[in-house]
Amino acid sequence: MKFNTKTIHGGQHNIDPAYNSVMPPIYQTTTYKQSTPGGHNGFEYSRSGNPTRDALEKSIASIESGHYGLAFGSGLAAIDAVLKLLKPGDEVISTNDLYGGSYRLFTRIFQDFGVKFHFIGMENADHIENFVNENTKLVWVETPTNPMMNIIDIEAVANITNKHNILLAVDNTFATAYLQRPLELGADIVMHSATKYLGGHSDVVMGSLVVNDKDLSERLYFIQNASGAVPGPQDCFLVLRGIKTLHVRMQRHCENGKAVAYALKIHPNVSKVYWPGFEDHPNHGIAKRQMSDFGGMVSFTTKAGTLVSAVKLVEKLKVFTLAESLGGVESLAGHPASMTHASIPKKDREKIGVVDSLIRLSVGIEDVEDLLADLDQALA
Ligand code: P1T
Repeated sequence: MKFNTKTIHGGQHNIDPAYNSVMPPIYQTTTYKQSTPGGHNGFEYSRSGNPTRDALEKSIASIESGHYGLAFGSGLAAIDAVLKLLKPGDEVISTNDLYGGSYRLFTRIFQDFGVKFHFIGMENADHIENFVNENTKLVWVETPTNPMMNIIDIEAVANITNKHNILLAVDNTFATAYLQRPLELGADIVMHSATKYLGGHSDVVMGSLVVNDKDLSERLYFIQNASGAVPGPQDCFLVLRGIKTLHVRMQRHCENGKAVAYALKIHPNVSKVYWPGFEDHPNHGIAKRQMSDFGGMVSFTTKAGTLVSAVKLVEKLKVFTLAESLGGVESLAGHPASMTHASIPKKDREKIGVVDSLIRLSVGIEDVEDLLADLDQALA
């Protein structure tokens, strides 16, 4: 099955043996009748499993070219489950530019449980080798990174993690399986904030993991059930519906993202635009190789270069909405330093480019002329 067909049909067989409904029913139930203790049809309690969630998990696994999918109550709950594979004394090597909430989970929760983190630039994958020792158990990669749009060579990182028998997890939230499939490039775990492009309509908070290895899937399933951060069936239905249009939405996100990136690049009031589709983006070659297009996320700094100029600009936008999050059909603008990345200490975030004048756009699927006009009037 090819990708666009998978978004609609992947993993979706025998979803309603009772009435043959085309969409899976929303099984709004906590529990399932047993004929005798242990005598059930595959589901016994909805934390452990629910048919609507099962349909979604199979869909997500299918589009990511993986065998096993797991859904969680949020993207962070999915990351939390991966980190729970570790023990005190274990070490993690992570990209230094990543979602502020992931950084907060690593440094404010798991560090206190004795897990050690190294936050490093991975644009040159070989750099990772300098931090590997016998305690290294996980490499955590975000690509494109949030919000600086750096690109990490997943295949090159996978060659290193395979050599040292370290798990490689890739947060695929910005790209989605439409643009890149980390498992095909050698990653062990692909993670999503399904809140974003997979759901696609800014109406659900959810996370997911997909893996190929059976033993790893069983360990993660154990954590999913034992810790219990599972999504409800209604939300699973909504994300499953979202995935069915992922490919057409992503196409438009990419087209509009490109138009916005090029318009900003020549605007006199903009100093720098971060978008991996530019030929002069430092990792453009890798992006071209591992992604099928460049996505709808664009970050930029104002020429004025001040906090005041950035704040004024985002306040003036009318079609773009000033809000946290990304990946919905509507265009959003964010100010990472005070919003999504406020939990990263100022000196650390400025080192990686998250300065006070940085603005991040999630370019939606509206008519692009309206988006360009909106940016123009705000920049003026
Ligand atoms: O919000 P949640 O569903 O828990 O997902 C967390 C998360 C994980 N990974 C990446 C790359 C993310 O961007 C996010 C959430 N990000 C935002 C809310 C944001 O505006 O960047």
